[in-house]
Formats: sequence, structure tokens, C-alpha cells
Amino acid sequence: MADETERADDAAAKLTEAEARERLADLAAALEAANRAYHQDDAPEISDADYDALKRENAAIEARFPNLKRSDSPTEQVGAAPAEGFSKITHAEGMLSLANAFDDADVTDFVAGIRRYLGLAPEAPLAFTAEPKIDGLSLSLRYEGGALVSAATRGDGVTGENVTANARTIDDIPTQITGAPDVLEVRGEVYMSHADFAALNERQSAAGTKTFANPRNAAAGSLRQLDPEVTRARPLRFFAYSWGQVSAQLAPTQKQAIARLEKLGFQTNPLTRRCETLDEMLAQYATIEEGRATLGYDIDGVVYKLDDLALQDRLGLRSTTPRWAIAHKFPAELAWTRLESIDIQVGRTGALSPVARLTPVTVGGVVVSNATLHNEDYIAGRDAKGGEIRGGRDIRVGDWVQVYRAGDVIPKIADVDLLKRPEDAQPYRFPTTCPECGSDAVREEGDAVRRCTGGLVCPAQAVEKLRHFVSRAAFDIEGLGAKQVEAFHADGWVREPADIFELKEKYGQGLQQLKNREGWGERSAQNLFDAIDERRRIALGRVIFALGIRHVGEVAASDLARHFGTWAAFIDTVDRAAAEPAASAPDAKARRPLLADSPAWSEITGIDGIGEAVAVALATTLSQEAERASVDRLIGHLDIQPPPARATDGSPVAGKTVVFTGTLEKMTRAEAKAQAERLGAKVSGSVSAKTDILVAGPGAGSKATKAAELGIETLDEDEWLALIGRGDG
Ligand code: I6G
Repeated sequence: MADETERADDAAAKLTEAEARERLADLAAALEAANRAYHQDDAPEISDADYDALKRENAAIEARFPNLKRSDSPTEQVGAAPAEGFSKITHAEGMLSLANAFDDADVTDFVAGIRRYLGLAPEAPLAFTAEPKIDGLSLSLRYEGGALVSAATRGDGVTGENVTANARTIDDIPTQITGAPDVLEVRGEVYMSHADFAALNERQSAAGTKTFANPRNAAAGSLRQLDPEVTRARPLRFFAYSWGQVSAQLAPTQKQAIARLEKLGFQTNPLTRRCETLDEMLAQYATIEEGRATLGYDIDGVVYKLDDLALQDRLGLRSTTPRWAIAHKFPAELAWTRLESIDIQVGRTGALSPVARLTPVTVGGVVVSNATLHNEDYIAGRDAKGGEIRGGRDIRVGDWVQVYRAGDVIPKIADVDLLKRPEDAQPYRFPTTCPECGSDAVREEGDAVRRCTGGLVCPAQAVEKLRHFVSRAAFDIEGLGAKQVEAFHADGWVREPADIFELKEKYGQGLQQLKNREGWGERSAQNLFDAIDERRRIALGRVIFALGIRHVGEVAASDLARHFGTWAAFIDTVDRAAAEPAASAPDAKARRPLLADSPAWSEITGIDGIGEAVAVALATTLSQEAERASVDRLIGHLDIQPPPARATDGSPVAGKTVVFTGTLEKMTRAEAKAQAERLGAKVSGSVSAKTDILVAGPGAGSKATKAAELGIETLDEDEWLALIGRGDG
């Protein structure tokens, strides 16, 4: 996993800002579609590993370009989109959120503001509770007559998802309580302990299913399962910290109310304290922060609440946050350490990536000894446009540097302490030759990254290319992963992809040679040859992706495969494009007037989703002599298959916008919508000029009138079913 994360990071470091923006948009759409397929349609379209890889790539790009983080960023989604499988529950009392304090001064202001609001003198007594803020998922449990009747997630604070059946499977949540008010909504946090999280991920990974990035995602993903038996098998816990609707007050103070919840059978946090002064509040914050690493579950701050409930009532709410409570957040996970050296790693496309080797330091409970330094500009204190970062401070070997971890991605260097810089520290000189093969490493105009020009001569590039070639979305040969292919390369058995398909011929006689190698027995050797043979027949999209050409990711490869259908059509067009005038233009501006004389080039860039960067990469890479010879040799071993038909291929409604109105008699509205979407239609709730088809049942009103005015095709339910091939006849 660390390797994959690092690779995602390396890839992100190579993107320009424009490429990153475009890629983030693609990833948001792809992940949204995958979430919908998994959570709403219950029909995953991509493997969990591919899903995780997309998420990792997204996180890496966001970490590299925080300013490009989208408002609908997939990293903000805690595991699951609201699933249609869950009905909705409107909270009897809104589920609020908390305002944040980021330092002691904010907490001082919070207390002073309350005193002002209540007209209290500075010396008048005013007590608060202080307790850890659990990093989990808020849940509201409704009890009536002592019985648990519903459980709902926070949702948007007004309406949440009905997860009652799942909540009933959690040991910490009693289904029956005695001595409670007739109506009682208990609120708190569902979470997973570190130990349970690690064990769950181990089980998931052993079973080849999706692992979770952190305990919070694991808790959210486990609670929002359509099958409660899945939730039952997940080790979820619950701390009660608050309440919503109650038919009778629980107690006069916050502390006593929490004690009452505990008496009713709920777990409450043992670190909750009553504090009589601001100093006591801050001391409790320090105590909790100090013990954070030993708690065994994630917390992200301390919550202070005014203790007197009558005063809480007087203070009331701002729009969505109570005036009487605040969350004092812990600072980001940061640590200072010494930069011992800078190593340069060479990637598949020849990119030179600097890696900081650090004196090991603990950052948020994890020992860190490596961090990314992105590229040479980053080390020099410049951004890609030449502007200053870190106030222009460069990073030198020997410096004290600040390391931070954001979520799950590879650690980064945030800052450097110039006061501690050794006198003899020298500005870092980024290599201009490849440390692996000695070839020139050049940086092209507009590229943030310096690249080795050695191509296949460079062993580092060759190995990275091979690792990519056998990766899951490429050839995915069972028994031939990154480790094995690296070993074969080191021994000179596999220098380029075609060698994989000649392994048996060259080294497989009697299996003796392979059998004699470490880790291989007769059975595994035979299995490997069988798995390789199986992959001779392979889809065009996988082949194009497996070549590891810059900018040609899985999506672009699949778009190209879909457009060309065969390898011959693809390579013929690329060859013609490489010979056309557009291919030798230095940039997009110079290329424009040449397009009229470049039909093959225009065909490639005219494919939906394929831009100039892809066309340039295809034309230049596949016209390099050595590279091309290697590709041709590979193709000679393969039986390349056209892409499979899409479920929506041939659908009469693919790409159309459909509106359903009136009563449907043969299916529910939800079913009609799901069916239309499966066929590639977009279902909208309102009629506009963009609507292609209105399906109107009895009782259709203004939508039918508007559609008629706009001249939009209107079908009744039977006509619609006939159109999509589901008619009775
Ligand atoms: O999101 C929250 C976390 C912890 C809370 C909260 C809390 O108390 C320990 N308390 C309240 C009242 C709210 N949110 C709204």
C-alpha cells in the first residue's frame, strides 16, 4: 500500500496545475459513478482495488495542489454516498455542528463571549465540561417508552439516513433502556478502535476486498451497509455525548445529564471533566492531547460545553451551531526533524522525483523517515510559475525541516528552520543527469519535472515500466507482480514486456531453470506459464494502458480503444499523426493552423476525453525507434480483443435527458429512474429545453404542458417501455 501511495504521489508531482485540475474533475466523476454503482445500485462497476487506486490518486493530487480541491471532493466523502437503500428520517430536533477553536485565544474569546452574552462579571463562577471529540460518525438514537425505535445518521442535519437495523447490531447501543423519559433522543459518535480497524483491514485484505483508509471511513462504511449482517460483523462502538428531543429534562447540568446517560446503559467518555475556570479547560485539553496516542481510538480535538443547561438554553443557537459549545481542534500532525539526504527516484516515464531521507520522527503516532520533496522548484522554494513558496526559503541537506502527514498520503516537507541551518549547508543542486543510467535529464518548457532521456536504456525506467505493465489495470498476470518482475529484470530474464511472453520458451524447458530460482516450485512455475498464456488474449484498452505512455491513463486508454476498436487502426492512425505537420509544432498555438493538413492528428484529438497532451505523447513515444521495436515485439505475442460492448451501446435512450411525471402504473418511480439510468439516460426532475423525452402518466400536470410548449417528445408509460424494449408485446 505504501508503494502504491508513493506512486500516486509521484504521479501527482508530475502534473501541471491545468492537468491536475482536469484529472481531479475526471476522478470526481469516476468516483461518483463508482460510489453510485456500489452503494445505490448495489452493482459495483470497478474492483475495490481500482476504486482505492482512484481515491489514492485523488488524495495525492489534492495534497499537491490544495488550491484545486473541489467542493465535491471525493476525499470529503466518508465512505459512502447516501444510498437509496436507506429511507430518510427527519430529525425531531436538528443535528447541529460545532464551531471550532484553533488555539487558546479562540477558547478565551469563546468564554468571554458567553460571559458578555449572559452579562456575567469576569469573576462570576461559570463551569464548562471538557471531553475528547471522537473522530467518527454522528448518530441519533430515538427511544420511545424505553425501546429503540430508530437510528439516523446526521445527514444534512435536518434529515439523515435510517440505519436502525444496523445500529441494533452494535453492542454499545442498547435496544431497551429503563428509567428514561418516554421520548429520548440520544446522540453520540459511532467509531472504530485502532486495534479493531487494523484487524478489519487485515481480514478485508486477506479476503481480497476493500480496505479502509482510516478508522473513521471504516466506521462510516460499516454503519451504512445495506445488509445489517455486514454491520454486525464489524466491530463498531458508540459514545453518547448529547441528546435531541426529550419528553423530560435529563438533569440540570451537562455533566449530570451525561452521567444519567451512562446510568441508562450508554458508554460515555471517561475523560469528560467539569472545569471551573478557563485554565482548567486548557489544562484538560493538554491532558487529553498528551494521552491522545494511547487512547486506542482517533480523536481530533476537545469539546467544551457550558455545564448549566438553563444557561445553554438562554444562549441558544447561531444558525447551525450552539453558542454554548465549541470544539478546540488539535493542530495538524507536524514534527521537526533533520534532513539527512535527498535521493532521486526515477519513474516509469523518466521523471526524477526527489525524496527526503529524514532522521526518523514520530508524526501523529507514525514513525516517518521519508517524505516527498515533489520536484526541483519545490526544493528551491518556488512554485511552477516561479512565485515564492515558504517565503522563498530553499531546502538543504542538513536542514531542520517540518514534516506533516495529511490523511493517508506520503508525508511532506512543509517548512524549514533557517535559524538551525548548518553553516556549511549548500543549496541543493538538482541532478541534470539520470542517477541510474547517466543519460541527460532534461526539463521541457512548462514541465515541472526533469526527465531522464535514457528510455529503455535506463534500468530504473525499464523496471518501473515493467511494474506498470503487470499492474492490475494492465496485464494483471497472476503470480507475476511487481516483486517478481523486478527479480526477473535483475537477473536479466525480462528486460522488456515481450520477454515475459518468451519466458517459457527460453527458460521453461522442463521448468528446471525457473524451478531452481528462489521462491519457485514446479507447481508455481507451471501456474505462472499458464497465467502468462492466458493473458496473450487481452483487451485493446489494457494493452494501450500497459504501454505506460505519459498521460495515457486507464480512462484515456479505454477511450482510445473504444474509438479505434483494433490495434491496427490505432497504431496506423498514431503513425500517420506522427508524420503530419501538427506533430512537429512546438506548442498548441503553433499547431492550430496546421490541423487542416493533419487529419489523423485531428481524429485523435477529436476523441471525447483525449487532449493534445495524449496525442503528443502517443506520437512521440511510439515513433521512438527502440520504444517502437519493443512495442511491436510485444504485439507479436498477443491476440488483442476489441473492447466489450457497453451496457448502453445500442440503447435508444443513451445520453438522453428524460423526465418522468404523473402516475406510473407498471413500475415505481424509483424503478423507472434506475432502469433509465442503466440504459444511459439522465433522469431529471424538471422539464427544460435540455429535456429529450417526457414520460407522462395519468395526472401529469404542468410538466406535460411545458413539454408541449417546448415541442419535447412526450410518451406514455407503455410507449416508453416499448422504446426501451420492455413493452408487453
Ligand atoms: O459533533 C460533536 C461532537 C462532540 C458534537 C458534540 C460533541 O460533544 C462531545 N456536541 C454537540 C452538542 C454537537 N456536536 C452539536
